[in-house]
Amino acid sequence: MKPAILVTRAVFPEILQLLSQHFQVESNQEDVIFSPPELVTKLQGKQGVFTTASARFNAELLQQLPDLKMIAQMAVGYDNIDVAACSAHRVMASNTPDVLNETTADFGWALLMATARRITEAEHWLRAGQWKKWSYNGFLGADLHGSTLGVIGMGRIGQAIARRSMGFDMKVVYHNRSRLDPEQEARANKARYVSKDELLRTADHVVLVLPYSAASHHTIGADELAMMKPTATLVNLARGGIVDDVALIAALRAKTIAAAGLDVFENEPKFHPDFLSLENVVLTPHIASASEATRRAMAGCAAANLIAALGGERPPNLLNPELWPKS
Ligand code: 8YV
Repeated sequence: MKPAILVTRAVFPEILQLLSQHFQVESNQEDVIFSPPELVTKLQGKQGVFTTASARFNAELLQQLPDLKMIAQMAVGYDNIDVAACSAHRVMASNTPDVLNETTADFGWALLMATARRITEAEHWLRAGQWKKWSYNGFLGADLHGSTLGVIGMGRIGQAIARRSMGFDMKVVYHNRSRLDPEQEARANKARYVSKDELLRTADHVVLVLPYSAASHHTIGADELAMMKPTATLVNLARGGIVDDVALIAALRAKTIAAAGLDVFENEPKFHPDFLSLENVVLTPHIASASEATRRAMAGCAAANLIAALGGERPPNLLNPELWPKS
């Protein structure tokens, strides 16, 4: 008999088709968001789950799921999964690294440029019928070319963002848990490793691409925002919670930094309503990886991990390698 799995959210129909060749699939094309108790009920008797970052897998949930063997997540970030608890319950977990690096880096630049050059603010003004005449100081923004880019979190996506800055003749400074090797630094537009404080003080544009964890919670709060230049922009592509949104709203309102571009928020899809009253912030609904090709690649990657794991093979993107080989 085929193993039973749950697909927690709506997904490309061809992925469901592929999964159906290997598993008895309970899908959710209506895209209902399951509460934790609903998820526990749905996962009874299921050996696998294909999930997105919107479901939380913690110890409390896992101990109610004796049949579960594999959590295949369709995202690179996996702060919604307690990997240590998974290992304790002998549940494998996987994510979808690499397939989204370039698409996410492209979007980082789109958000950075829209923020620095005030594109959405200007468009709202135009759409509101306010464009009556040209003015010398209309929507003056900050230059990208020749400026200093600061990347916090210099993983694969951070490096892809830094590489793109070569075309803008920018300098790159970065901060990361560990320093890259010299070859990686050279490829990332000769990125220079600096302390977080130096980065915040010297960068004209700060981009956040670090994973969320208890240690990275509020990496950017009131103190960090106060170190930034008043002309600087801040872009968060990583996860809500890395920035203290209340502190950011205060800084944007007081113009102690010039502008922010945010693709992620604390408590998303709810977000702090005060962002809506600010003109110097560009807001997007967590779409950095949302190109047609990349979302398909992410779904394919998550499916491949699930098929491998429940077929007795090592999943290519196993997050808890201590569970392999199986005892
Ligand atoms: C996903 C992301 O779209 O991969 C990630 O970590 O943040 C996005 O690419 C989102 O998390 C869906 O699961």
